[in-house]
Amino acid sequence: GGPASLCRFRGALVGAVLGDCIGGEFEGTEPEEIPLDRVLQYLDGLEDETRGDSILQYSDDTAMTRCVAHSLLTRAGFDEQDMARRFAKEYNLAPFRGYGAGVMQVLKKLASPQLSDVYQPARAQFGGRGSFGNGGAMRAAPFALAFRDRADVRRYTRLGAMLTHSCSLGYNGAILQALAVHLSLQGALVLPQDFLKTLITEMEEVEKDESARSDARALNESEFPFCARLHRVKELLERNNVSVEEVISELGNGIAALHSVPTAIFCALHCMEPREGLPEKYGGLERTVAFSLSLGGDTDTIACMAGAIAGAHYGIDAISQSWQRCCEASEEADMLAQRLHNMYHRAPPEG
Ligand code: R7I
Ligand code: MG
Ligand code: MG
Repeated sequence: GGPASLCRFRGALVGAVLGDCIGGEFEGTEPEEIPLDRVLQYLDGLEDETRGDSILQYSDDTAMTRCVAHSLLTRAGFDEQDMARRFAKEYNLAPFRGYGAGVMQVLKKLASPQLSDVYQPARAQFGGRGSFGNGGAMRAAPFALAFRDRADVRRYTRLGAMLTHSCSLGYNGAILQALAVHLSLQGALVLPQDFLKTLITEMEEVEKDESARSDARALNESEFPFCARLHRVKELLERNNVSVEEVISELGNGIAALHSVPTAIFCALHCMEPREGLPEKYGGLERTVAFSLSLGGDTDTIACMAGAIAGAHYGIDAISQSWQRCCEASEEADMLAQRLHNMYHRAPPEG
């Protein structure tokens, strides 16, 4: 499909759910424990018609993404009170979805009817600096599907992430992920180096901010931490052979946004071409999910974010029916994507 076509929107949200559900199997494992053939064997098993009706359950990544999408649609835009209420209600209904250890405190406080400032509980996290986890980034895709204007994507993704992640290394990771999906919907992945150049230019603007500078200093990160990582993505892409170990040591596979969002972007770009060790029958989206899982670590979230970026590029038709069938809520994600597509095309054009 062309830029911002319906099949790209559907691919983005369904790709994200798939990454979360399929990646959940390997979350928290060391990469040595999951050699590529074990990943491929697991993925093969999903094609098996005799595997019965067992459904792979989604985790907090999808639970919160659904809240974001429903809120943006119901309120016809960003409404922090509504979104906060939905996060709290979802957590209360299904607290077992594998939420980060810190964020659960925020979600409990957001449930209080006395709360007047919905950003306050997030600010109280981790000694007052706020969380740098990837929980804002893992749910960022719907912002790119709801808003057409890039400045709106940046602004509302930031506010949406700040409901739980008030550290700039948390919410700027969310902005980066939303911008990657935003550009991929336009077809920008076909020129990977230009795609990265645009992301770096955007993030230079975002990370100029004084709170970004002081958070980076306080956490002993280099200046412009996300830009620095994007430069590493660029260098890794230029190499012919990149090992799992190199990806992990250069970009990370962890629960911090800084150690996972650039990694997810790399996974999507690296897998645009056939790769050694990955089956020839695989399309780009399948390669992206398989490669993301082989990194170990925060596999559900890295595959979810890479799945959204790749799904926005290849579109829904590239996603295997059997993979879709075995993931909880993939049909709902598809429906939400269609409604967000309508919202996007009603929004004022980029400018
Ligand atoms: O970011 P968050 O929502 O977690 C998302 C992750 C994804 O992988 C999901 O799939 C799920 O498994 O969890 O939750 P937070 O609790 O805000 O952050 C996650 C973790 O990052 C925390 O439990 C801490 O271990 C760590 N962390 C920090 N540690 C020290 N100082 C985040 N921020 C800090 C910090 O400022
Ligand atoms: Mg999860
Ligand atoms: Mg995770």
